[in-house]
Amino acid sequence: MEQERLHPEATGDLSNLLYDICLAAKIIARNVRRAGLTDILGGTTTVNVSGDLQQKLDLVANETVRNSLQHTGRICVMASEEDEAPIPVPANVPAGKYVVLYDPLDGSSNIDVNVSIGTIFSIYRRVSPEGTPGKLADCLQEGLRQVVAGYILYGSSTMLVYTTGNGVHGFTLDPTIGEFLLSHAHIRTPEVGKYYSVNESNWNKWTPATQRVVGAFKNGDGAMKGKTARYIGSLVADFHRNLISGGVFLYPGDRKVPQGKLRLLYEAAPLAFIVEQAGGAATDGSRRILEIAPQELHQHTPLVIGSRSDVEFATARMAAE
Ligand code: AHM
Ligand code: MG
Repeated sequence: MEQERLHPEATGDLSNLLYDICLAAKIIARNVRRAGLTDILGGTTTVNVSGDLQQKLDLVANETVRNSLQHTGRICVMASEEDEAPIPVPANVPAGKYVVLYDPLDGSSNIDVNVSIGTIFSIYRRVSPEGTPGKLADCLQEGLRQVVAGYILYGSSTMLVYTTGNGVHGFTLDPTIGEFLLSHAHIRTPEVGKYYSVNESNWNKWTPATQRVVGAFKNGDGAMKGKTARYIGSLVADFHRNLISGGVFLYPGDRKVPQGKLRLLYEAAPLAFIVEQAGGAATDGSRRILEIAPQELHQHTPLVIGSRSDVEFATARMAAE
């Protein structure tokens, strides 16, 4: 509402789109909270386009987001990490002016073991003519063109964190009234982090440059003190901890998979918009994540994200290679 007041010409579509996403988040949170009690735990036998085994709750979350958005008339097309192609709006629904990209349930290997997971979303204005069906080109925009990016963390509490380009704000779900309440206004991330977060079991697959960067975070290097390791294996949870407490998260490419595991449009770009708005930085080792022009919907990218001085350190060391 505060953002809307700054733009008297606004139609309210964007605020309503955020409400639609909040509704999906509450439904997913309800399912996550009851996951051990209902028959929705465990894997399916299907794999998504990146080859990951899909979890039942992945599919439930995917449908929940889609169903919450597709009939609203506010969007022209969507894309999900779990669906191969862009998702059109139903034929009987007018095409709106926004595009939503989302990872419905990130960190899904952690669902069955009661560890924090999250939903990530990203909103763009369409580039195709209004009134026509949305297209792939509407989804393939560089991160700098995002109008909103956010995530919902299903942790010890459920939190929504988002930016519209005017700082980062966090809201905590009060389950007794079913509403997200502003709990973390104007989040700023520390300039230097105390944590480094990376799956170090991949060490032997990394390039020497990546090994040196991670080694420096672990052991210290010149003026930079060594950091403590924290790695959950749920991007939203790892990112959120580092955002609040300061830290750097890395998912580098390796010799076999140079583009790494994470996806540019559903994971890297939205978190990059958030971290920059909180004073941090995000690169793929050489390029600012927000300036990468996507070529494909499910494009992967290496990711170094978090406290500004740590990300700059990693980028400089990788460039020196
Ligand atoms: P997902 O979208 O299939 O859940 O995969 C992404 C997850 C991230 O949450 C996390 O950062 C990463 O995969 C962990 O990967 P790894 O198990 O290789 O460390
Ligand atoms: Mg994911």
